[in-house]
Order: sequence, then structure tokens, then C-alpha cells
Amino acid sequence: MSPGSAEALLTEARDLTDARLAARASLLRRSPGGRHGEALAYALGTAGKRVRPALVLASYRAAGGRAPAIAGIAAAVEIVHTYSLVHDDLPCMDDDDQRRGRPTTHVQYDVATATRAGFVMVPVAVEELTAAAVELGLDAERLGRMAGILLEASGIRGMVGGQWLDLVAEGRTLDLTELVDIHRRKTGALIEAACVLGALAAGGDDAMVATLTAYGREVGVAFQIADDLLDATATTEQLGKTAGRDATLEKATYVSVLGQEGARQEALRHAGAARAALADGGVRSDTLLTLAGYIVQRRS
Ligand code: GRG
Repeated sequence: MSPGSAEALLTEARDLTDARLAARASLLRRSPGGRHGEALAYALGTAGKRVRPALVLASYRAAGGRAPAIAGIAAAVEIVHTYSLVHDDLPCMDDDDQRRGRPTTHVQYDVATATRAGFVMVPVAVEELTAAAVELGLDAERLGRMAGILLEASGIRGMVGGQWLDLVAEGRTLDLTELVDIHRRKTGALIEAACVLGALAAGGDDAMVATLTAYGREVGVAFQIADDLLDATATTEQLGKTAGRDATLEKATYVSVLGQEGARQEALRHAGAARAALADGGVRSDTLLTLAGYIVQRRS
């Protein structure tokens, strides 16, 4: 498949997900409303690449799902991701003033508003997940399992835990094992969850879920390695966020540990392992294959 196909899928995922996000944003403008409602709508309205929604969609379809309400599951994952970006940019974390080509939420509003808005987004994501599960006709047991997966990926064993380790490691040299653990948790866990949620929403059986877990695990690490490489090689304009931040913050990254070429090879190796996981599990999806390629070759 051509690289253009990934763009087409991302555009479709963006259109479907953004409609759900816009509907959520208008509810949030009413409640909690005020400055917090505006800050929530601002954060949810910023133009991300929508890679996680694209993975939800592609995994859902690979597992045989066809209903448009899958966009709500994709939106739930994107809301958790958006919360993580709002908090990641705060002065107490990576302290950045640009995101997705716009001022970060705490710069546009203020630190207290952005902090509170970030916290509100986690239960909002669960509301979105629940609404979509009802629309998809999923039973309570499946919804419970899906909510558990989303929250575990977001929590101390996943994204929060990875970010925590990343912050305390600043200025310290890490070995590859520590680095993989941080990447898997900080970024990989939510990406893996996106794939698993797509499979579960489609009613995928254990074998399908296991295959998409393995695929998601590999593309999750590949995604963060590509992020490390882009931070070191791309411009702020290309990225829509401040380039070179990892070096400024003395973060251990694949680039600092393996060099650019070593990091590139590792990203390709993980993308290859993701494709192999699909083949091993007998899951045929040109879209998931294309996304694995896009994730390591992307320019932003
Ligand atoms: C309480 C310690 C603690 C943490 C709170 C802030 C946080 C939780 C976690 C940070 C997780 C994080 C920001 C990981 C980096 C993931 C990453 C590579 C983001 C960039 O994703 P893209 O490129 O961005 O998909 P767009 O803007 O396109 O959506």
C-alpha cells in the first residue's frame, strides 16, 4: 500500500473522531462551562494526527467490526491522550509552550485551569467510552473489560508510571532495558490499548485480542522511538511543538542511547515485529500494515 493510504485512513479517523470530540466539547462548554469548559474545548479541538483513533478503527475493522459508533471508542482513547499532552506540557513536567501548532492549554489559559481540565478529561473519556459501548450494543461485561483496559493503560502500570519514571530519570544515563520499560508504559500502553479496544469492540475472540495486543505493543514502542528521532531531527514548525526538547531536558531517549541510525533501526525492527505479529495470528489487514509503516516513517 502506498504511504498515501495511511494519510487517507488518518483523515477518515480524524473526521469521525473529531465529530465526537466536538459534540463532547459542546457538552463541556455547558458543564462545567466557564473558563474550564473553554479550556477543555480548546484542548479537545486541537488538530492532532489522530494516530490512536486510526488504530482503534483499523483494529476494529480487522476484527470484523463495521459500525460507525466505533468513533466513540476512538474518541475516548484520544481524550485520554489529550489529557496526557495537557499535563505533559505543564511547568511541573516538560514545561512547553507550544503543542499542535498552538499555545499549550496552560499558556492559553493558566496553569490551574489546565491542570483541572486535564483531570476532568479522564472521567470524560470513560463517559465517551460508555456511550459508544451502548451505541455498539456491547454488554456490561465487555464494557467493564474495555474500561479496565483503558484505565490500566492510563495509570501507574502504563502512561502515568512511564511518565513518572521518565521525569525522575532526567539527567541520568539509562540502559536500554530501562528505556524500553519507560517507552512501553509512557507511550506504548495507550497505543496497545487502542488496538485491543478496537478488537474487543468488534467482539474479537481471545486469539484476535492476543494478536492485536502483540501488534499494538510493537507499534507502541516504534511510535515513541520515531518521536525521539523527530525531536532530534525535525523542526518546531514541522512538529507543531518545540523541537529538541529531549536534549534540553537531558532525557534519555533511543537517540541518546543508540544514536540516530541505531534508533532508526530499532524503530524499523519493532514495526517489522508488529507486521509479523499480524502474520503469526493470521490477521489480514492492509490498513494495520500500512499504519505500522507510517508510524516509523512519519515526518511529524
Ligand atoms: C502524574 C507522572 C504523572 C503523569 C501524568 C502527563 C502524563 C500523565 C503522561 C505523559 C504521556 C506522554 C505525553 C507521552 C508521550 C506520548 C507521545 C509520543 C505524544 C505525542 O503523540 P502524537 O505524536 O501527538 O500522536 P499528536 O499531537 O499528533 O496527537
